[in-house]
Amino acid sequence: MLKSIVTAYNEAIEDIDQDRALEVVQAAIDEGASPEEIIFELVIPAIEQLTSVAAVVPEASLAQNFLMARIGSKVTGEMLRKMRTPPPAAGCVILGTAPGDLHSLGKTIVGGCLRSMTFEVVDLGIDVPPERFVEEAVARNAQVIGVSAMMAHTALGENGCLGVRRILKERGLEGRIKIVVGGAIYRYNPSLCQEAQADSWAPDGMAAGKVIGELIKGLKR
Ligand code: B12
Repeated sequence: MLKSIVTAYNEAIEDIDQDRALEVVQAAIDEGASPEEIIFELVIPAIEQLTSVAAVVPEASLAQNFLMARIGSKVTGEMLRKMRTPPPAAGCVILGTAPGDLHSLGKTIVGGCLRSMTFEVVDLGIDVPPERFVEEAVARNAQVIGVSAMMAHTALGENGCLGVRRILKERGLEGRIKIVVGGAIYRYNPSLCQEAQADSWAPDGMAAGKVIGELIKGLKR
């Protein structure tokens, strides 16, 4: 991938200019870049770079973070459709926010990052009861349920991740479906992941992709 294209794309994301970012992608295609190059050499590295900045100053780059996840998700979707033999999805993830929790931004960013990384994502929105998470995971044959929680009481509430765990156990689904959690409260206190009985947690969308990939690999073994 030409350095000038990478620079132009990164600048468009920094300026929160979706139209310009998409123009750069089109210019790269016109110059002969393949859909794989666009996904793996342009979109994903740009998100990785911005995510590492956001890890240090999360609020400072919220708009950029939000936009790059949306653009990444859109561009990867378009590139997958252009491929003659698109790779299978990296996995299917059911995403939502725990009951009583109305914080949606982080979860939406995670969904965009995962889609950019070729995961299939079903976003159930906010205030999602545990039964809904599990029903949807079974219906879609998803390998992972991602529960976002921003506050201590929603992270540890009986109807949050603990509720999803209880239902998976009752229905004998723990060997088929894994749970990943995330949200501000876990960044403050990662040990809450064990208390919430999740299989894993991640501090941001790109890390979520890696953690979820590992969980899925574990299921296939
Ligand atoms: C914006 C915001 C709001 C907005 C939400 C708007 C929206 N549509 O999302 C509004 C104004 C609605 C709001 C309301 C409230 N909020 Co508020 N809010 C915030 C704030 C400032 C930023 C959250 C955010 O969007 N961050 C930016 C995103 C990018 O970061 P993130 O959410 O952490 O997500 C990243 C990671 O955590 C991770 N991630 C997120 N979800 C998931 C899921 C999975 C599966 C994985 C793997 C990873 C992952 O990846 C994301 C991308 O990098 C935080 C403070 C903070 N610093 O976090 C308080 C904060 C979360 N809020 C807080 C509180 C207390 C409230 C209220 C109770 C306030 C009130 N008195 O009414 C209400 C609760 C409403 C409710 N029932 O949910 C507290 C929670 C404290 C606690 N310990 O419980 C915080 C921490 C502020 C504080 N320091 O006191 N809030």
